[in-house]
Amino acid sequence: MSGLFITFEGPEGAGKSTNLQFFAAALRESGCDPLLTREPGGTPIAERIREVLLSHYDEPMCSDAELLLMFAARAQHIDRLIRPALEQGQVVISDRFTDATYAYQGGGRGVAVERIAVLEDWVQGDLRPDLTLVFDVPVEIGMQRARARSELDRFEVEQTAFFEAVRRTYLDRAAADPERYRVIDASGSLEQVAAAMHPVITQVLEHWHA
Ligand code: Z5A
Repeated sequence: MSGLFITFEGPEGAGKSTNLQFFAAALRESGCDPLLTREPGGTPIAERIREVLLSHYDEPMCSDAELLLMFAARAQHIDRLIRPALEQGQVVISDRFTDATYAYQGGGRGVAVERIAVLEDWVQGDLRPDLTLVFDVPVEIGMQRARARSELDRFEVEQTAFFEAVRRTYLDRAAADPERYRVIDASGSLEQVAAAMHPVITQVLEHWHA
């Protein structure tokens, strides 16, 4: 594959979606037009699976069903959107990808990492993000932002301990592979977060123009 696969990650309310738009605008100003997408979702079928995943039910969703639905959506997303775009040499930026599965289903729900890794290899083959930005924010700040924004989905109603585990998983994964991950302090103002992304934007553009 000749494109570049970038993912945006972080606990809820970290500002991924807001900063993804800013990041993409900065790339466009320099002539690089990235394909923006998200998980779960990104294609019509995967977006239907997203609705199933985020809705509230009287019946609790078991963690295996949640995990498999995440990867069902991902399989469709990769097959229909991500792989074809990368093969055409595009820069693809996804708002969440498999790191979110390790963080939420692994860290949050307690699903064994080995089980996630099996699905990752099966569904993705050798596809891994080239670059992952982890927007890090203390749980309380993230929860306040998310709660001020809109109605809470099935994940956002979880308790503080769940989100602490999610945050810790992201930071542990980033520490284990500094080549791929860039941790961005997302606790400051939007201007401060944008400034923290600048070196990464420069790096992506250098790669793009090379
Ligand atoms: N999930 C999973 O469990 N497993 C998986 O494998 C995958 C996903 C792929 C849907 O994700 C859920 O799916 C997600 C994890 C789970 N659930 N949770 N929690 P999503 O990405 O579609 O939705 P989200 O993760 O809930 O979005 P978010 O985290 O709440 O938002 P965000 O993208 O990080 O932040 P935002 O929308 O850009 O900003 C939130 C608000 O804060 C907004 O009003 C901003 O204006 C404000 N904001 C942002 N940054 C700042 C700063 N710096 N200062 C002040 N205010 C700010």
